[in-house]
Amino acid sequence: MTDMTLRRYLTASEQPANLIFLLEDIASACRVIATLVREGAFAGNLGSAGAVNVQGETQKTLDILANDAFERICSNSPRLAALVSEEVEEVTWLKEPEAGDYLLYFDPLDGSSNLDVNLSVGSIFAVMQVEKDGDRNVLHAGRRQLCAGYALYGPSTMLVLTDGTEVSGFTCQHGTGDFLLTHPKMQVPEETSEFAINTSRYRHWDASIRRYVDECVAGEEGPRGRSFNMRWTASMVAEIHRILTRGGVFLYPADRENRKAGGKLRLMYEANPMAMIIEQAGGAATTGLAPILDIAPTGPHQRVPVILGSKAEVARLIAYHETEKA
Ligand code: AHM
Ligand code: MG
Repeated sequence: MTDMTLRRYLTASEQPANLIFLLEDIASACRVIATLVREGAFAGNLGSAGAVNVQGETQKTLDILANDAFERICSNSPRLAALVSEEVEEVTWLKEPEAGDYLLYFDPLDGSSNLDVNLSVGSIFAVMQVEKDGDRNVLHAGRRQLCAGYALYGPSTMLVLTDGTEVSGFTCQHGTGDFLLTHPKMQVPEETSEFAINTSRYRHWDASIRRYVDECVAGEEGPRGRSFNMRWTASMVAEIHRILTRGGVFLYPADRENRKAGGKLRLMYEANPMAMIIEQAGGAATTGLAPILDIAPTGPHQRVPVILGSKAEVARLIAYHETEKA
């Protein structure tokens, strides 16, 4: 059994103290959210926002409670200048920004439609830095992320983190609440025979996505000459965790129905952090036409097409997109 706690790991990493404080605050928020999720039914928190309980009070959803936990706990970090949350329309400024201050992007509870059916959900986060004193711009490309990670609230609570050198997985120990390093140097296997996509959207897909999925489904008799497996948990965090563990490819493409909105998943706190993690673990992340991490953002809640996972499959999908475009 490992005795490497998150704190020991972070202090050995030579990151600046203020970044370590922030990452520890994020871990604390995730620990609190894990409890909120586990006890949601007892506390009557599984309802939807805006619903009114029998006392006539407005019910809070776990989405909002999880956002409150991030905001409250991470505001302890002295150099945290701003929060960009899926749950909050405007950027929340905590201080006058100075060069080197941190910007935190997060989705406090991703996949929350899984809550009602007691399946895995997660939190996703990334950290960037203020460029110069007084600069209130939070729209930086994902390449500028210093750290990215997610917490997975599954059978066990895990925190998976990259600081741009490696991807490390920590499991929350029941009782002490410590995050202990259980999955060092996580790597995405280059080849895979598993894909994840919401196939109910087949009728909306572009030719490149149809071609890829059709060829996988055709199995031994098709052009790929082998069988593929499919999974869809409707929780991006659980999906990415599976891909980090045993390989695979995840797709939420732009299609005829969602293209106007840009796709489904959000760039700043879903696609970018996951793209950094997957790239650091030896995988690849693209919109189909460009690397996710190179997108110049246009808004804090911008949506983008997402394809990420094992390198060889992502390369094949890029080639199919290029053929379709030609
Ligand atoms: P959310 O941020 O509103 O929870 O939506 C994001 C989630 C992802 O976790 C998941 O990959 C996807 O939406 C599921 O979409 P679908 O409902 O099409 O299955
Ligand atoms: Mg989300």
